[in-house]
Amino acid sequence: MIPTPSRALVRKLPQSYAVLYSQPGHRVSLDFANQQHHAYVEALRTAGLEVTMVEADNNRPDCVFIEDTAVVWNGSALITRMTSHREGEQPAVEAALEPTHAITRLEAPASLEGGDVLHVENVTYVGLTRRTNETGADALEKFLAPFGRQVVPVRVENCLHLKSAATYLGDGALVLAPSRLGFREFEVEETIETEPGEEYAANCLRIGNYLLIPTGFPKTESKLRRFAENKGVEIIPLDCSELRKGGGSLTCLSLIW
Ligand code: CIR
Repeated sequence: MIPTPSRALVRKLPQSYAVLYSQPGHRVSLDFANQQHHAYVEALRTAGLEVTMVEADNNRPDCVFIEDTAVVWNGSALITRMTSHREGEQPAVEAALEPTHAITRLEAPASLEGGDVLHVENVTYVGLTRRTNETGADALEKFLAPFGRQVVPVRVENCLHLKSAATYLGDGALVLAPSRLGFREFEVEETIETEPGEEYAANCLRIGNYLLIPTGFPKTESKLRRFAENKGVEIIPLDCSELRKGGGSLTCLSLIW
């Protein structure tokens, strides 16, 4: 079972984020990104979480995507080893987790990013991607073994992380982007598929009785709303446009426990 979370760690956006991801005709507005981030934090609070904010690091443009830096479970935290341009984001996160978590650090040659870690009831699926290798998956298995969790590796080729292709909606349901993932053997009762062109909507975040979903994907949103109505879950739609420009989505913006 996945325990209902009560706390979240998020990280502010540095100015360098907008500089890195702005291109001609594709500008990232830092103000707008901050507004979207603020709305996200408010949604976490609405869902009942106590939110702690880590300061931004202007030398680490992607630091807002805090999910990738650690895996947290039941009072323990595994600090990850990420792709080279993300390395260095971890120490500030580790310091913020340290008061409440027993810290383990992933060791070379293992690599693992939190975006590849998908908890579904008693099973944790781990994406084998350009960011997460088999040694990283083995280390995750060892980290979660004391909690009785089974770890199942999943090969992911068409997107950045496993959770760019599938996330758990709770109540036995998964949302999945078929064009991004060949693997279908998830132990779930129901799979909701994103509609063609709406693959980004495969990244949703369930917290207690709330489901955070990205706006702009109307056909998939209808399916998610049907699911939510059936389960008595409240949908919180969030505009993620500026965070998407940096390759991020809803789950990447927090560590939750
Ligand atoms: C990266 O390349 O690492 C960032 N630009 C995007 C990370 C997104 N993280 C996530 O989906 N968990």
